Amino acid sequence: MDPIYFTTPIYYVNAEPHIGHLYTTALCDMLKRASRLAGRDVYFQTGTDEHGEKIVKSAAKEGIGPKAFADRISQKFKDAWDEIHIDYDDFIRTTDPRHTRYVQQILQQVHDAGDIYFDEYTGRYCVGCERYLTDSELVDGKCPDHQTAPVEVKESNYFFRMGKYQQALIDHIEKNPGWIRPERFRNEVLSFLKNPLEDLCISRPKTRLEWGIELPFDNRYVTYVWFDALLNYVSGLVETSKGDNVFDRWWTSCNHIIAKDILKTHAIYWPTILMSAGLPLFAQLDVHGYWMMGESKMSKSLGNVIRPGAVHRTFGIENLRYFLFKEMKFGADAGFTWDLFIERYNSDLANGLGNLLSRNAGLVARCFGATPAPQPLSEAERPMAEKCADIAASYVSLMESRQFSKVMDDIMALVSMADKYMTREEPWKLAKDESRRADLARVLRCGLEVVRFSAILLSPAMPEKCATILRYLGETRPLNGTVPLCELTRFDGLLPGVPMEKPPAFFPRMDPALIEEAAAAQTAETPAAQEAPRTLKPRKDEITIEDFAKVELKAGRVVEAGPVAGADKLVRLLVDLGEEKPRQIFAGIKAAYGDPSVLVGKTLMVVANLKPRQMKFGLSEGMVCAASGDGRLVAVTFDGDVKPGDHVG
Ligand code: ME8
Repeated sequence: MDPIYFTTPIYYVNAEPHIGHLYTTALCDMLKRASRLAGRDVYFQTGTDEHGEKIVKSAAKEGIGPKAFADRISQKFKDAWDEIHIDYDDFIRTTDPRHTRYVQQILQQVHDAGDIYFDEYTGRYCVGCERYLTDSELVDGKCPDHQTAPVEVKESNYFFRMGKYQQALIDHIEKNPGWIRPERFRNEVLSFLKNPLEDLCISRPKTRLEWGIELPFDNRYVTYVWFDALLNYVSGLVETSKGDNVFDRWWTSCNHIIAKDILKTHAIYWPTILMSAGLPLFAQLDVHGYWMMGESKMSKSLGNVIRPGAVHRTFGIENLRYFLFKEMKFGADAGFTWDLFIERYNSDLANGLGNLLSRNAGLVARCFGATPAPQPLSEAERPMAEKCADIAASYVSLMESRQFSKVMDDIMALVSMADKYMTREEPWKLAKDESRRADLARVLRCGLEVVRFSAILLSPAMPEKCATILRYLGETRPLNGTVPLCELTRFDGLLPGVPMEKPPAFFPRMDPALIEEAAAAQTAETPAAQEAPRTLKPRKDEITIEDFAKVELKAGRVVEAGPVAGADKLVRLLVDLGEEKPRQIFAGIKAAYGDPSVLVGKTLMVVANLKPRQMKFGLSEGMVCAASGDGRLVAVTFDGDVKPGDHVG
């Protein structure tokens, strides 16, 4: 089998990792482990994308420099990957000198080849995407992913002749039908390429942005963040963090795994850059959908994120990995809810695999004290042996065609088959009949064999959990390709004579009450209010806490109230706000108060810092807050004792 190189996107360090990042990274980790299990040589690189406007803005919000900020968040990604058992080979940062050197080398090369020119440009830039958006990409004038209006930018910059490679790119996509998968994304790219491809602006003047890799041919400019970032996939091979060059060994087998948000940059910018630099194209681009919370994409900028740390402690990170791989059909979006997670966990892992293991291991421990010797299989076990053979035979190709949820479904169908077999064979009854020890041994071995088989094939998804189960079952052979997969998964490969004690609870049932516990743990870890999880769709007109703080709300006691001649909706109030003298306020609340004097003595909510307004009846020095009850405005009062001038908020 050919070697293979997997990459995740390198993530922006504008905020900490969330489940979207976790999914792509854990997926690459699973692919690495599954490839290795099948005897394939494999390399896996991930990392962080640290330049660009977004990072500068996030760092400025915290009042620190971009490098210090990037150092901190990049480390959080590393820590998170350790915590969720990611076995990457290299972690690249775009601020690494090895990366900077390589980007400058390629820029110079592309410039020397005549593919970079200087020009003036006007465009609409989305800082969230860190790219210019075309008119057709905007929805109601806003970026659909970030729900913000792009900024109009006009400046002189350097451009990459991307359009020059348009036809070569179309030819490559057409000649290689599986190059971009699933097909719908390939079609999306081809349809985008039906229109002329504009050249790509690849610089930013230092007068606007200093945080980036300096252009080697003009020190007044830094490199556009995407031109810089995409090159990580090669720069990390040309010089690994250990200092060696592994480009020739891995590059042409490169398989990029991304979500659809960055399809265009990977399917269009990246191959045209490679063509211009005279480098071979990557082997494969695999594109997955979004994890959604309600109707919104889970994202840092929208704030509706779930953090791995809190999840780990409450639900077990590998249980979550299993859920994510099982639930998302590769290429389609999937909804995330904790209820669904617990439902799937309880049905597949607690009641399914976990129960099969504990029922059989419990009886083995009690009746034999060690795994019994193999017995000739009867007709009753044959369908299970055949199912295992089928699953093992299709495993590699299902992984290769990214049908992860089918892999999980097949294994769970086997577990459920074994469960029915146990119910039919009733080993707990056999255990009471001394004359049927051999039958008992055969049935229990079969149950445990299905667990062993499942744990081997699930080990790329749940590496530590499966390793613990396999150790318990006495299966200690390495899962790194040194023992062929067909050997490991041979039916009835369970070793005899492995001492077996009452099994620990590998997959205890989960109570939905845990959801609240996880939410509390997550809130405790949330570094900033704007990153709190949210379940409601963001409103277009929402304001920040800082916006709200601009409004000075105070309690005001009405000392005088009367009608206003010539204005049938207004009342004239004198309101004590704890100041030198009461303020005069005209309020449109007459309809609800036929006799305004009923308001005297009431304490109302008043906007105290509203600019005074000269009305034809006199000066109005504030605004009374009121709710519209069936067309009549009713003044907001307080449910308890408050003094004039008390702050509201
Ligand atoms: O785009 N569902 O970085 P980024 C599924 N730095 N996957 C998700 C997700 C979601 N809701 N949210 C994020 C960048 N992801 C650039 C990449 S590569 C040269 C430069 C995952 O931090 C998914 O893999 O915005 C997506 O493509 C990636 O995070 C975007 O990460």
